[in-house]
Amino acid sequence: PKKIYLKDYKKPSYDVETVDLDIKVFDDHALVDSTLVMHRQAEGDLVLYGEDVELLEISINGEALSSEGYSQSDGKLTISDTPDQLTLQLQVRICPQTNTALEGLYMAGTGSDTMFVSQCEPEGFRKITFYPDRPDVLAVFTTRLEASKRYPTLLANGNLIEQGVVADAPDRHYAIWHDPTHKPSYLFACVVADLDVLTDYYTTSEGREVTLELYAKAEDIDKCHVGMQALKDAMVWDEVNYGRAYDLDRYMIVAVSQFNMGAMENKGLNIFNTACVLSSPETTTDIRSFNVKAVIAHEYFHNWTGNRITCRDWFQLCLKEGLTVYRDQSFSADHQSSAVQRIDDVSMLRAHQFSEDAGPLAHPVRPESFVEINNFYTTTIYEKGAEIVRMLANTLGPEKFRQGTDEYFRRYDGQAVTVEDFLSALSVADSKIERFIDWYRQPGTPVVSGHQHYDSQAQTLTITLSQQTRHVAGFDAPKPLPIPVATALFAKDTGAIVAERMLLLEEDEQVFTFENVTSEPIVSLLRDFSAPVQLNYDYHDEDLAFLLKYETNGFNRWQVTQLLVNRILLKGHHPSIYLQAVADTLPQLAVDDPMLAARLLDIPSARELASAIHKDYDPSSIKQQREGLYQQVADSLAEQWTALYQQLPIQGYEDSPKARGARALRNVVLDMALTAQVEGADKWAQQQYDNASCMTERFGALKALVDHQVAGVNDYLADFYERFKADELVIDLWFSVQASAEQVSTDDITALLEHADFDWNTPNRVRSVISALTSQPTVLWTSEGLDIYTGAIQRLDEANPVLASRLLQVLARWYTLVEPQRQMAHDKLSALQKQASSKHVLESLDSVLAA
Ligand code: DPP
Ligand code: ZN
Repeated sequence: PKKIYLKDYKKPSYDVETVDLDIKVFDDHALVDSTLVMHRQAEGDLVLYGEDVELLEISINGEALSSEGYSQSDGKLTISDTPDQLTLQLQVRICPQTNTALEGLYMAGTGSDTMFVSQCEPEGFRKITFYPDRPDVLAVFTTRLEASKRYPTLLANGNLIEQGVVADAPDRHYAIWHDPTHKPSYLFACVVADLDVLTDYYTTSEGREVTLELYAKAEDIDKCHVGMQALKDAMVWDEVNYGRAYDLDRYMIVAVSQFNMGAMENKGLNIFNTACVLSSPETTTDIRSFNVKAVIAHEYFHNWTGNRITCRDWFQLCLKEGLTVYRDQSFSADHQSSAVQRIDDVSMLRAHQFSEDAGPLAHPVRPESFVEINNFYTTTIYEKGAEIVRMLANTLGPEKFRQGTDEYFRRYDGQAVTVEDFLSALSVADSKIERFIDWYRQPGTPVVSGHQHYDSQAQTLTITLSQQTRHVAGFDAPKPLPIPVATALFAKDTGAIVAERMLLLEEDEQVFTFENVTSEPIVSLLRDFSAPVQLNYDYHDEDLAFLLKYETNGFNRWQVTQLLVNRILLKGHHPSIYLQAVADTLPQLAVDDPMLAARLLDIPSARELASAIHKDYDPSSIKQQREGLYQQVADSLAEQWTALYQQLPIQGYEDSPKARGARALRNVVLDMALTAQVEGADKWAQQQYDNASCMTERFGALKALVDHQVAGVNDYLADFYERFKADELVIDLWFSVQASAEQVSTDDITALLEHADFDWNTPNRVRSVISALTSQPTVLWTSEGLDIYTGAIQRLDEANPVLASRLLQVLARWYTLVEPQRQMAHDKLSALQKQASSKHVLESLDSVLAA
């Protein structure tokens, strides 16, 4: 497979003014006719891309081309010596019914319960027809859809302009949609289905009346209200915070249960994985429901950051994703405690992105080359990309950041642009922004180290900070980056803040001086996680305990508990200071902010801990140590659990930050009590399951029953299955709670894979077992565990290479394992390499095995 390089970017030789599509869906294939009006804008041949499409007819300006008139190879159709203005007409045949890759136009569902849906980002449109399928070709689309009346729902982007019955086929009907905006083909979408719709209305700040529609199966329509409200909230939020209003008369969201991604921001017609749009208290946990709101907002925000202004090429993917993730994180922070939002975003970054950046798949936020762009929908591009935008926003401050984004929208609306363009618009507000470009170019997580010196004579405190980034093979030697370090000094005697400053570390090493400091303070650094770096400061454990007590920044209070836990687990520190600090803090925090209290008891996942181990990683020793510490926390607070649990009685369901906090803390306390074998805790779990008012309570209880193998657990699992067997998303939970159970064995996993409800064609179901397995590294990294995992990749390699390659990427740090597991993992991956055929999996394997 061929590598593509950013440095080779060339403007397309033609642009497309209008596209007229006519898609006719039949029982075992579809016909796609297209008419493209094109103009030359640069030298070169006319190039179209097509994959798995059968060309039936092609003509230019009404004249059919014979097979000598064009050449076809490597998924490209090339025509030479074409006129500067032309109308190209094509007819192709595709087969959505056998498309298991879930890219292009595919059939979802089985039997009488099927629908047709498209997924075009990044390069799926070329599986619908031959087209200049690249994001810098923007065109106006008109789409006619035709299908049997068994599929009453016919949707495409934009406005509905006509519908009716097909003249010579009375059992078929059609609809014609017109999208007035210029858009790249990756934002095209269409749906042919039988769905119900929930409708609402919104009037924008510019006075536009917008019809909002959420399409889902009839039985799911009552689970669309949360998403609808989130959509309206997001529309208001973008008007208030970025001055961006919606620009079409209709906004549609369609729920589909077979989908590789979370959701897709197609212009005016978002397509969503059911897991990211359906929500009800009885069937959806708070975590998932909150995620539904965040994803709805994320896709809505793309309308400006992604759709109105799009990417020049796929190397610029972070331009839309980093900015949009930053925007959805900010939206979410307005809907819960901002400290908890930051904790959850940083946990995610540390567990997934830091480990990606530490391994053989490390790449810059803006990569310089790729074989398969689907392999780059990574936490580096999304989450580290969002962290860079956050640093830019914080460096500028709210007013200047708004001035900068206003300029970005003003300058580039309707265009396909680059990261440099984004920075250049923001620099209107402050020129130092341009220096952040290296964050986009350089892979690896910087480590910031530091120490302090207090001079009581001069009453000065000096803080010395230095930075270091590992040199990733294949890239230039790392340069120092601009790293904003939010800092506060706390008086040791009163705990009050005596100074606050944003330090900007720009050199390899720098000394920062604070004047008029009357006694040696405790320093709190990287407040609110002001930069995506690892911090290595010479704290005493006592200083950290002090900060847990006095820090006013909720994120940093959590952060010090994580530092303490890391020192205990990875450096052998004694746990007494940590245990005492938690015991002192928990009771009051449980009252003031139960959600933060729940997070305070976090012990980093085995996977996150593993990302800090670069050699001789022994999964069972990490598991033992984690469990040992968890047990110590549970035992040392054993007296508190009963009171805490009783303080949090089950009440009627309410969707507020406080109620969600109480539910989260109750589930943590329940697990702690079971761990400490508190008298009666088994009963609490059973009663919580039986009396649950919502899924967060019921599932929390079920998970506790499963993880602690409480007597009767199988009856509870059976009850859960019976209650919810008609609801796919809940059955996903049923699979995953078993596959990720503390005591799970490979036999259990095999049994789940053989269950009648297991389905390799539904990515959510695959993830509910296969991805869940990665939460138990002691099982994953065994010969049987790896056989199951690599077997799944092999099985999906041809059928759904996007999913197969994502699963594979999780194994990237195999080489850090202790022997003999390291050799065994190597052998299994090498065996997989001999079997694999998709360029997605092969590209990932090449990198992973090069470690
Ligand atoms: N659907 C993915 C997202 O919204 C890709 N654009 O991030
Ligand atoms: Zn996105």
